Amino acid sequence: MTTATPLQTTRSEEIFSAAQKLMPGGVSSPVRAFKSVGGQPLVFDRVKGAYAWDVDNNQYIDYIGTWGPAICGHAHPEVIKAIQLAAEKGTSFGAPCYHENVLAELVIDAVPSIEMVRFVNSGTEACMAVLRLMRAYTGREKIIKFEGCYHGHADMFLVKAGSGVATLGLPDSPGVPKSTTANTLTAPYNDLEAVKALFAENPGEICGVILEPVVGNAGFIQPDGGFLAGLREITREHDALLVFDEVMTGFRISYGGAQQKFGITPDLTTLGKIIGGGLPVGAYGGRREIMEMVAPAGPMYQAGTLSGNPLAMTAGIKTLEILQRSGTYEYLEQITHALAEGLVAVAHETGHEACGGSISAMFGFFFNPGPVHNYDEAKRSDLEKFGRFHRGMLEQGVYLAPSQFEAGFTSMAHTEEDVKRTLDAARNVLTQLQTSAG
Ligand code: KE4
Repeated sequence: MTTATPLQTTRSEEIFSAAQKLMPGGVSSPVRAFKSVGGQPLVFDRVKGAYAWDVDNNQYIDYIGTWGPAICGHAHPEVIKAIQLAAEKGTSFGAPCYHENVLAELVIDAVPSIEMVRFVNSGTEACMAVLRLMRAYTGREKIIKFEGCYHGHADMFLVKAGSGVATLGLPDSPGVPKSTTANTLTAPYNDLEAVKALFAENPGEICGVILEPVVGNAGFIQPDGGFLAGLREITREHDALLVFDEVMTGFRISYGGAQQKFGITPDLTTLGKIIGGGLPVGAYGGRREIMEMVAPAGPMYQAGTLSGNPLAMTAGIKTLEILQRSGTYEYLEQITHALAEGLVAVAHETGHEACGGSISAMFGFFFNPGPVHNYDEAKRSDLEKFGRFHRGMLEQGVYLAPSQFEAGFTSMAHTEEDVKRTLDAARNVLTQLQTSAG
């Protein structure tokens, strides 16, 4: 067992200290602030492949991958080259461009539910727009979401939300009018009976159900067998829409997303992250008859200055082209399974309660005897231990999501050697945690 030398993070501390005077919490997104794991966040200088370097030149094996987009590996040379060439023709047109057609065709060809698609600039925007479309198409206002699922920071979704909301332990957010969330109904994930009850209690009022088909924002939680099919049946029975928020799972769980992996086709889908190849892109799409309600084809309004800009479209196109290459998802499945199973095994070997798993290039683990089927069970994990584990892994050169309520992400750039180094680091840290616990 090698004890790591404490990280030298002088420059990170200087920059972050100044950042806290300039930006709330010193960050542009709350989960980056390391609030739930303690210690100072690291300020990144550069990323490449499976690795990140902070401004003190410490190198890390990166299992966040900018929260999902970097599935081909950070700064993939073909993506960078494509962006460079596109940039010479301008960064944004504010007019139609051919790249939108190309990325739209790639998305439509890949995702079973999508016959027509609209590009926006983030997953939040995609989820906001898809909710408006659900309501416009059905004429109903109530929506069902699941505890611990996160669909971006729009008001109507900030009810028992996951990700940073869960990480910071926020009951819900101030500034969200009760009138806005009055129409947001919630149920425990994997609980079909609870969903049936909500439909029975709100006959004819529910426009649809939105969920993460594999949860990544309450930690990694997989759908129980029959859950997704059950939701498909219940929504059909009540003439309500089924919406898969695949911002995180899209092109990660498989090239066609969780809906292709599990063989359940929703009515609408949201996307983000990977389809932008690291530049800001979101999208929503689905059945043509529904999508043709979106302005200017139809009356439902949604717009965006930078939507469909040629640079972001180019990064997305090249990323999806790379993902289409043979062997991609077999490799991602194999490397991620080895990592997730290894982490749980090492935790057990060193005397810690833990459970976890993976699907394709998405994984997670809990300091929890498990199994974890929903957010309430996830919250029973040892959050304090997770924080100490996270810090210890940083000192061993491994960069994990700074929250028990996040998933981890691998890429085509992660190697078996990276996984071995990660498991060795975990063994060192978990042994130390056990020793220090006495
Ligand atoms: P963005 O607005 O952050 O692009 O997407 C919102 C969103 C919507 N739906 C799902 C399933 C998501 O996972 C997300 C965003 N994911 C978080 C990570 N858990 C983004 C990281 C952050 O908030 O900084």
